[in-house]
Formats: sequence, structure tokens, C-alpha cells
Amino acid sequence: SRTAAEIATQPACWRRAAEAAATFEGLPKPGERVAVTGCGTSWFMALAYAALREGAGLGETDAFAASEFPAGRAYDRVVAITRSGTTTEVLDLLTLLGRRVPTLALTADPATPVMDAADAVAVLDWADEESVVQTRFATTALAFLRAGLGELPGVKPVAEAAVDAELALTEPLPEAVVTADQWTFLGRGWTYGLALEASLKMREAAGAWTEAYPAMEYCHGPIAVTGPGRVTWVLGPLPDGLAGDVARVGGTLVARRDADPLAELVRAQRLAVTLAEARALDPDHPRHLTRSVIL
Ligand code: F1P
Repeated sequence: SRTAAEIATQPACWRRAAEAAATFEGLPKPGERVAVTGCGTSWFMALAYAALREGAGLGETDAFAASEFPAGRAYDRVVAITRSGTTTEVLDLLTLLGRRVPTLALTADPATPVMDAADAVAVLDWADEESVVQTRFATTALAFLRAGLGELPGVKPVAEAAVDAELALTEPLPEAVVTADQWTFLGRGWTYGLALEASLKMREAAGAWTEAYPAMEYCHGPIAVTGPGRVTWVLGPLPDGLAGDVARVGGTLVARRDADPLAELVRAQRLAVTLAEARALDPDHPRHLTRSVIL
């Protein structure tokens, strides 16, 4: 499928993003109060970036779905992520903000309305994709923003994440993970946004029953659906006791502490495509979805 081919190019796309970020002038400056926004997958990347930036002490950073942006709040800069550059809520928000706040948009297509709606634009056109389901644009946008933050404590450089992603692209997916009937993705801090995205990818491409939670929330209810034939997949650090909890109820745990969480998302994207094909669905033409939502 086209989606599978696009998934496979992510390590190269991220390396290019890291190079581009090194010379790009329009990124948020340390100390600025920043809001990051988008819809769907792009919102989840916004959540991940916000946690990374604020966690590194580079400034207060909030993330919102574009439709939920709190218009009354003051920010020094607003960053919008939109592959298509045409998503209505993102364009409406940028128009509403007007020229009162400096805005930066990350997009894949230089010929779309977002070019005029934002003050500055980073065009990551090498990561554009034909698929409806977003994979490489989203992760490349996050890689670009992540590289732009410089060295981050406890987070690998993007070049190392790309090496981990190459492994994630070649290793076979465990049988128990492919044949399961339910998947719960967990993350903490910046990896919570990745867990939400892994979960969305499986729903979009394969119509799968998936959930996503902050890792510590898992034992406050969501563990109730775990059991034989069900997967709990932790992106990033594995909380104490969680492996025992999953084993006790007979679930399958996936937790790779050595792999970069963004590379783990690549593994989940592969699972989404594999599962779609196993269910005789076409991952390039997901049910009920369009490439971007224009209201
Ligand atoms: C955002 C988005 C996609 C989603 C769907 C509809 O698009 O929500 O993430 O998969 O296809 O649009 P964009 O603003 O990043 O182009």
C-alpha cells in the first residue's frame, strides 16, 4: 500500500527535518509562552511537542485541538500543525488570532491557504504524503520541532530516533500483538500524545478497537478491558508494577524501554497497516475519512 511505503521513509524524513530545523528562524524562542494546535493527528503531535518543550524548561507550552483553543488567553507565539494547510478549524483560528500574536504553521503543501493565514511557515514538503491516513508528515513535523529544541534531557537526538525507527521497520511484529482483538496505548509526558496517535492510527486504518491513556491512569479503570488476546502497549517509560498488573489479568504487554518512543509509533503504524490488510481493508482508502476536513 501507499501508506506502508510512506511509513518506510520516516527515518530519512526525520534526518532531513533535523537538518532543516538547525537553520530555520521561525521556531519559538526559549522563555516564550507558546500554544500549539492542530486537528486529529496534528493535535496529537502538538500535545507531544508541548510536553517536550515545557518539560525541558524552555517555556510554558500548551496544546489544544484547534476547535478548543481558548481565545481569551495570551501567548507569545502560536504554532499550528496542518499537513494539508486546508483544515477549517486551523484556518479559522489563525484568522481569529489575526496579527495580534506571531503565528508559525508547519505544513506539507506550499500552495494552500495556510501560507497566507500564518506569519511564518515551515514547509516540510519532503514529508508530504498521498495517503489519507497521516504517518510520515506528522512524525516529521514532530521531529522538526523536537530537533529545534536542541539537546533534551532523557530524550535521544532525532538522528538516534531515526536509527531506532529503522529497526522498528524491519523487525517482525509479535504474533500475539497482530492477532489481538483490542489494544490500549499508554504514554507519559510527551509520549502520551504518541499513545493517542498510535491508537488513532489503528482506528483510522484498521477500524480497530483501541484506547489511549496517560500511563498512570491505566490502573484507574482502563485495565478493566485487558485480558487474554488484548494488548497493553507502553510508549516511553514503563511505570513500576504495570508489567505485573498486565500479566496478572492475562494481557500481552509491549514495552521497549531502549527504543525511542517515536520509533515505537512507527511500529504501531506498521501494525495498523498489517491489521487493515488482515481484515481485508484498504489502508489507503480508510472508511469515512477524507484527507483533510473542510467544513
Ligand atoms: C488533520 C486531520 C488528519 C486526519 C483526517 C482529517 O489534517 O485531522 O489528522 O487523519 O484525515 O484531517 P491536517 O490539518 O493536518 O491536514
